[in-house]
Amino acid sequence: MKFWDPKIETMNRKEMEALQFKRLKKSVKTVYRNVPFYKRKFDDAGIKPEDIRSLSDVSKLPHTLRTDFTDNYPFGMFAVPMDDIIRIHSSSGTTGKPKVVGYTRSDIENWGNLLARNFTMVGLSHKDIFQNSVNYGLFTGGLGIHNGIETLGATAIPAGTGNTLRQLEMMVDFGVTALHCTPSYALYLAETAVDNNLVGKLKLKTGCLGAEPWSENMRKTIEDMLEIKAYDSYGLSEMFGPGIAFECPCQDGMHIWDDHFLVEVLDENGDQVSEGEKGELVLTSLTKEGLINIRYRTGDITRLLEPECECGRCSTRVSRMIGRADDMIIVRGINVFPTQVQDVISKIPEVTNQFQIILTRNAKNLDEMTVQVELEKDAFTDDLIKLEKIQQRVVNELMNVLSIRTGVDLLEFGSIERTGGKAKRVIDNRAPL
Ligand code: ADP
Ligand code: K
Ligand code: ZN
Repeated sequence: MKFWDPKIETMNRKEMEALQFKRLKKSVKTVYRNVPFYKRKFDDAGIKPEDIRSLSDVSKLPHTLRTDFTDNYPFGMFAVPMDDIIRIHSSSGTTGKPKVVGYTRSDIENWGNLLARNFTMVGLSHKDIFQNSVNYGLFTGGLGIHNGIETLGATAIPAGTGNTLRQLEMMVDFGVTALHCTPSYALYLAETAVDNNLVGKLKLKTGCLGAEPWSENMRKTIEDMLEIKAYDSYGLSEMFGPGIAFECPCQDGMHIWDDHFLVEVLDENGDQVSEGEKGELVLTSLTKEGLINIRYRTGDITRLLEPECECGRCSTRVSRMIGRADDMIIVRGINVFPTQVQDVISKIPEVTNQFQIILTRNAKNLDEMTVQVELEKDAFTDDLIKLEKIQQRVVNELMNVLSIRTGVDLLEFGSIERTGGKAKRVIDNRAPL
């Protein structure tokens, strides 16, 4: 089967835009009625749902930001009563509180179908044995992708992360044909497979890789080492999770499904860019119920591509993500904001507010993050046990907030350069993937 949903996937522009307009009006009406945050925002902008008279009127609506989630923590952005929410996921916000997202039963079904559509697009079917090697927790990549695999009817293996040799043995023993994980973990799996002479024993043919930026070179390396095809999968929790934009067999840009999302790619002035130009991806959800996003600024920079694709599908298409509009960094697929580190250390009296984040890649090609902090003058001591205690406290509190283990270097007071302008908080020494 080539298409999961042939009618939608090949629908002509005019019909699709009519469908989008109908759904846009409904979403706008619903948030205005059900979400005080949106009502306030629309009122401030002097706009009423009735003012949306055509699809292009979307540009009259105010944007929604990441910080709106943290400001309305935990459930303030939800558009239905909690009774109708059947699942919660969350992901790191800018400071302190995480972003919390909620799904109705229909959201979970739509998300599953969206993923099944993407998986079908890259040639997968109910015959595949599909290993999901990402963290199954509050992150959307675990249960989210799992639901997509089951919707497709393939066999889901919820492998999680870690124990790489064991994962490879399982792939050999179970005859795994498809894999979902981060590109950097795929590279590590590939290296471990090569080192252990397992590549010839694998039945793997398809990798769906995402949650962090990667490159064409990285794709080539992974494809050559594992003898597979690897496809870029983009997503964000606010819009369901993974599977929002997905590569097709042409491996030349990602499809974003217009029946679920209204896509804008905006330049610095907030105007839609022309084809081939880059800008920030801004998404409005058209089918979501639990959490409706109006003109959500993803912070991800991409290029708008022409909608016609050789694979025969009609949809908005964008290039792979080429950067971020803000200072978010991604460490092992997990989003980290320097402001989160700032927040943590500002609450620890023995260290100053100065810090620097050093990113490197270890021998396994996995990201390592070290936070350099400074001891306050009066906290200086040559008592190593005391110093170790302070260091451990910074490690633990960072772990609590960021959900990743970081190294911590305690430096002498004054070691971190004070600049007049914007401090350089992140030093990224990771070789490009
Ligand atoms: P997840 O944990 O599922 O990746 P998050 O909401 O935590 O979801 O992270 C979303 C962010 O991750 C995106 O805004 C983007 O910056 C980054 N991201 C996800 N997939 C990709 C991808 N394929 N390429 C580049 N960046 C990606
Ligand atoms: K991510
Ligand atoms: Zn295509």
